[in-house]
Amino acid sequence: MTNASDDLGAAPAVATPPVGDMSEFEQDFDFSGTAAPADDGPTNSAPSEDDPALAGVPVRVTVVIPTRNEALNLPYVAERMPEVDEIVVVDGASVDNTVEVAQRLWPQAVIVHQTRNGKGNALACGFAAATGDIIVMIDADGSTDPAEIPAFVATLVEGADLAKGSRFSLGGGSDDITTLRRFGNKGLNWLVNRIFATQFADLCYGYNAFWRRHLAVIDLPDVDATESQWGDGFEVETIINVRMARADMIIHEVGSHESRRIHGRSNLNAFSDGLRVLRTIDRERRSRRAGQRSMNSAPARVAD
Ligand SMILES: Nc1nc2c(ncn2[C@@H]2O[C@H](COP(=O)(O)OP(=O)(O)OP(=O)(O)O)[C@@H](O)[C@H]2O)c(=O)[nH]1
Ligand SMILES: [Mg+2]
Repeated sequence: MTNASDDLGAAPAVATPPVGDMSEFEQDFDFSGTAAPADDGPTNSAPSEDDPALAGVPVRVTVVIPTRNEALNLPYVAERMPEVDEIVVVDGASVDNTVEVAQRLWPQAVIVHQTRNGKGNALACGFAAATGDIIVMIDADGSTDPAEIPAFVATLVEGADLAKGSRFSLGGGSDDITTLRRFGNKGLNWLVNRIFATQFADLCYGYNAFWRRHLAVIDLPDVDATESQWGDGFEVETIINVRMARADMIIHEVGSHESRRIHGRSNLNAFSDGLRVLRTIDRERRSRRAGQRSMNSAPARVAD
């Protein structure tokens, strides 16, 4: 588990105007005829070009970057970042000058100080601050390549609800994964695919993108809660993947290459965080069962 400072406070986000525009993406993907989804709660359909309320609304992309002592790595991330509408940096009490470096690299970025500890809480805080139609979550350690963002966005625009990065799909790879983690990931992957009838190739990878309107389905813990919550840690990716699958969302895996962290130390512990993922799978399985039971026992409605 990560160990951000105990007293992060609930510092408000420093809101700044959006970063750049989407002209580059519009050219790459011809967004001109693509309607953005309305922010009207969960749905499992791709945005419809026929919806007159949405016609002509450009798709805005927010990149959410959790950071914990990543000052030395952020310049690499910025160098490879395509033009996007908004960057949200969520800091976890970094003791280096991560926040200053982020502000220098992206003067218009939204800087958020997370409310509790852990990467999951950081992402929840970043998602709450995001305003784009599409949210891309990416790491700050140089292991995930921002130049791949257009492939994730294109996958969503073409109809997916969740574009899931995968090191083990076509075009993917890893310079970073250890034998232990590879086997752990494989086992957890197998379990999830068996329980939830999914076909994930890479369950535990931090590079993903989804439509912001699906945040209600993902339902991460309340950012204002004061006690630590299940979902605050590295289990967050498993929660996102399993909840999207349970809601019958369209999930496409996008081949992604994971490099080695450039500077600094990993915050992840293969054993304790692996165990948290295992417990997460069990919790999601139980809550699915409870949901099915309550549906079965609901009294039948009789028409008047
Ligand atoms: N804000 C915040 N960011 C975090 C926290 N823990 C990790 N991060 C960030 O989340 C991203 C992934 O964390 P890493 O420590 O690289 O973990 P990992 O990529 O799963 O593991 P490695 O493959 O070993 O690097 C990085 O950008 C970290 O800075 C946290 O508690 N708070
Ligand atoms: Mg990393």
